[in-house]
Amino acid sequence: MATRALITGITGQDGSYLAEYLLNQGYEVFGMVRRSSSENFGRITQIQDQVTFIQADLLDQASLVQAMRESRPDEIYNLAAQSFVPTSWRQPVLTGEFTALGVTRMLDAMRQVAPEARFYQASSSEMFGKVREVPQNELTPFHPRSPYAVAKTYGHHLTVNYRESYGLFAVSGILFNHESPRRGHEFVTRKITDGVARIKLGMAKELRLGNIDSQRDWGYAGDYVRAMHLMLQQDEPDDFVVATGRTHSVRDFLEIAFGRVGLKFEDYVAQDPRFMRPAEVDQLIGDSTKAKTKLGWQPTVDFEQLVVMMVDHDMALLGS
Ligand code: NDP
Ligand code: GDR
Repeated sequence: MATRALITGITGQDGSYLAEYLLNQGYEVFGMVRRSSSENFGRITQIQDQVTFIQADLLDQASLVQAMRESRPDEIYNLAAQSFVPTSWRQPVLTGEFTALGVTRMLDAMRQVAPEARFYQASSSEMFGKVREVPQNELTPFHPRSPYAVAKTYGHHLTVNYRESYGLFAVSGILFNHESPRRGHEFVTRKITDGVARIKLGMAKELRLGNIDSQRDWGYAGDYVRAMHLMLQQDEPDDFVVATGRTHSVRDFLEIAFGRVGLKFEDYVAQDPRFMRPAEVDQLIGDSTKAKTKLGWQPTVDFEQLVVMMVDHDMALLGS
């Protein structure tokens, strides 16, 4: 019988790649979706017919219990969240409800309905925030710098706590930034590659950004969902950092992205205070030695390949 996976956040960037990956591995995939007045399946149209959708919401405990009853999952991937850092200052309470308490609701539903299942929590490098050491590994203390990061830190600790309290197979993947042509348009990488394509194609004249000196350890989402799956195949539940081990500034990203279409970013990029954050995370760089040695995980796409992949995608998308 096929292994059954329940994915929350299946309509998001990571959910779409993970669903494709698990279907290719022969899984039966159940996707949790929340009700909306217009369908939001843009990233999963290609696999829509192979997934069983269940309507539920992280805010509604009864719906989560019912989703687990219906899917009877062997593996649960909790990817749903309010995931955009700036929105977390505008909607701190809602972010806490989705991104922090949503984890409690999921874990408690699992404890009641599917205690034998394996649970993956989407933790984040944002928990390291104002970093205490460089590079960051599984033992680095947290110093979150946004309501989003604080909420993720709660979800992280709760996952560990449910593992220790109830013996659940519950793990956290501390994933550093990962991007793709399916990245939401408000995140800086996609905003840049979409902007580059618009400028090159004569549809825009400039690109307005916030702090272009911040540095991130950027990888490819398609690589990172493999690590999520591997974490649930281990004998013992454990937490892992997943990162490339290299850091680049937003400025580096701009240089390669504009360079790809023969332009210089200095001629088009303007700084706009609207995109500056009340508290910034200046530099992140992850040490994923543990994932490499214990999971046998390696990234396959480097920074330059990632930027080029995203620019070429947006040029084709907007140019067609
Ligand atoms: P996205 O923002 O692309 O996707 C978020 C998903 O969560 C969407 O499917 C969204 O559904 C769903 N969702 C939001 N609120 C609710 C709710 N109340 N009930 C049910 N579903 C909800 O995120 P990513 O795919 O980029 O990230 C996946 C997870 O990994 C997130 O938890 C994120 O915080 C975390 N993460 C991401 C990293 C990255 O670099 N991408 C790095 C580290 C962690 P809808 O389509 O209806 O809006
Ligand atoms: P991040 O991603 O906050 O790291 O969270 P984002 O792409 O939003 O920002 C990265 C860096 O770029 C700077 N920046 C801008 N960011 C945005 N969005 N828009 C701009 O115009 C802009 N100009 C400069 C930011 O200040 C920041 O330093 C992502 C999300 O996917 C989280 O859910 C996830 O947990 C972390 O990555 C790891």
